[in-house]
Amino acid sequence: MIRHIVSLSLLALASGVLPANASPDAAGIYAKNCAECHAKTRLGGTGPALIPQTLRRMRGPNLEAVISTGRAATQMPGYAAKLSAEEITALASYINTPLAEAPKWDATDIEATRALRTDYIPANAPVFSGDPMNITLVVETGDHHISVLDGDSFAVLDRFATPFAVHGGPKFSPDGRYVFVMSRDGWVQKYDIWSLHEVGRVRAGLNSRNIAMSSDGKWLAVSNYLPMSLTILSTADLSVANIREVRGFDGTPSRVSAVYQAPQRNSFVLALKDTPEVWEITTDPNGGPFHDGFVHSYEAGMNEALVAEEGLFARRRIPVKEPLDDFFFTPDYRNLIGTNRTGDKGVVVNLDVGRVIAEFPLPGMPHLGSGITWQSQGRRVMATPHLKEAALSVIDIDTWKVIKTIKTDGPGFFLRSHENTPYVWADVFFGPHKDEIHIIDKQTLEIVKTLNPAPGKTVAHTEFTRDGKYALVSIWENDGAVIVYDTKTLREVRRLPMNKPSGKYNVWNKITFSDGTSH
Ligand code: DHE
Repeated sequence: MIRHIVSLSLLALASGVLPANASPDAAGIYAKNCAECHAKTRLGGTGPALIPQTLRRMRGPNLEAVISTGRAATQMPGYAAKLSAEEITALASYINTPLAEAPKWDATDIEATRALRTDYIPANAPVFSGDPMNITLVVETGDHHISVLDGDSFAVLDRFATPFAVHGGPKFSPDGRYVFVMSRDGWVQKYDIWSLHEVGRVRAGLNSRNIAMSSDGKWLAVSNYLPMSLTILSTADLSVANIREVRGFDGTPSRVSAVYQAPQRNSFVLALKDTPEVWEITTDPNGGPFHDGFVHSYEAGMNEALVAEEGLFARRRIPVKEPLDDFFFTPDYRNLIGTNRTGDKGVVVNLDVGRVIAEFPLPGMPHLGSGITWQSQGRRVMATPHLKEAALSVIDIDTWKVIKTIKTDGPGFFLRSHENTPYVWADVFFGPHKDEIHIIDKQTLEIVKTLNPAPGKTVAHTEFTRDGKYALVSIWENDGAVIVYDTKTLREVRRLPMNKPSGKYNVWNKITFSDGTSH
C-alpha cells in the first residue's frame, strides 16, 4: 500500500502535477527558473530585483500574470507552459516575501557594478544643430527608454535604453550637458546630451527613491530605502564619494523619503521616513560646521548630539515632530514644506533656524513633490495636488494659510507652469476623469478650460519648451503619445507617438529652476 502511494507521488512529480497536500518548492522553482536573470539573492541582475520593496511599487499587471505571460518589451518570458498554476502562485508569494536579512551594499559592492562605456567618446560640441538648452527628455516607461527631443522641431534626436523602471526626475548638470537618471532598483545612469551617448552606470542602492545634483555639479546624492542610506557619487565618473548610513538620534535605522538640492545653501536636504528628522548635508567644499542655525536646531534638548561635523558632506540634523513623507521648498530654499505620513497636514521647517515654524491643515495626501510656486495677485503662492482628494490646495507662503481649494474632477499627480504662461496645467490622474487635464488661471485661481485629448486614456504630466510657447503632455499608455499644445491658443499642434511616456524634462527649465517646475 505504502509502495503504491510513493509510486503515485513519484508519478505525479514526474508529470509536473503535485499531490493535493504537497506545496510547491518555491525557492527551488526560483533557483531553477529565475535566479539566472534576477540573481540568487533576488536583488536583480540583468532583470530587476524581485523583492517586495520593488514589486510593491510596480504598477500594471499583477505578479502571477507577469510570471505566466511575461512582460512585453522586456526579456521576461512567460512561464505558463512550464509551471503549474500552484507553482506560479507559490513563486509570486515567495518573491513577495521580504529577504530574511537586510542585504549589505557598501562602497565595494557599488564599485563592482560601476561600468563606464568604452565606446563613449565625448564630443567637443553638440552633435546636433538644435538648441542644446531646449532639449526635452521624455521618459518612456513602456519599454524603459528615454527619447531626446529637439524642443524647436520636436524631432527625436536619440532614443536610449534606461535601467528598468526609472522613477523621479532625471537631474541635469548645471551646464545642461549631462543628465543622470535613476531606477527604482538603484541604478544611476549618466548620459551625455551633446554626444547623444550613454557615459556609464552604477548601482548606488538596491531600492532607491530619487537623486539630487549638488549646486556645483560635482556630486549626485542617491536616497535609498534599501539599504537605509544616502549614497553620494562623483558626477565625473560615478565613483562613490561618500555613503551615510541613515539612523536617527536614538539609533533607529531609517529609509530616506527623498533628497533635494538647496542651491542657495550649497547643500542636500533629505527627510527621514522612519524617524522625525530632516538632514542637511553640505556640499560646500569648505565644509561645515553650518551657520548659526546649526546650533539652534539642538535647542530642543538634544545637546548630546551637538557634535559639529566639519568638512565636505558635514551633516546637520533638524528634529521635527513626525517623520516627513514628501516635501517641497520655497524658491529661496529657506523653508521646507513637508507632509506627515497620514497626509493630513503641512509642516514648514525653516532651514535657517532649524525648526518647525508653521503647521496648517492639508488633508487628502498632498503630493508635495509635485508642488510649484508662482506670483498670484502680488503674493507668492504654492500649490499642491492631492493623491486622495479631487482638489488642489493653494497656499500663501508668507502667511502659511490655504487661500483656495480648487475642486478638480479627480485626484491629480502632477502640476506644472512656466513664467511665460498665465496658466497652471494640472492632471486628473486617478478615477473616471483620468483623461482630463485642467488649465487654471494663475491669477484668478479658477479652472478656465479642461482638455480631453484622448478619451478613456490617462493623460498626465506637463512640461514646457524653454520659451514656454508649447506645453508637452503625456498620453500615459503603451500606445501613447506626447501631445504638443500651443500654450496661448491651447490647441494641439503635434502628436508624437511614444511608449507609455511619463515625465518630461526640459534642460533649460530644469537648470534655471523655472518658475512653475517642481524640483
Ligand atoms: Fe513618483 C517624482 C514619490 C509613485 C512617477 N515621486 C517623485 C518624487 C518623489 C516621488 C519623492 C520626486 C523625486 C524627484 O523627482 O527627485 N512616487 C512617489 C511616491 O511616494 C509614490 C506615491 C509611491 C511610490 O511608488 O514610490 C510615487 N510616481 C509614482 C508612480 O506610481 C508614478 C506615477 C509612475 C512611476 O514611474 O512609478 C510616479 N514620480 C513620478 C514621476 C516623477 C516622480 C514621473 C517626476 C516628476 C517631475 O516632473 O519631476
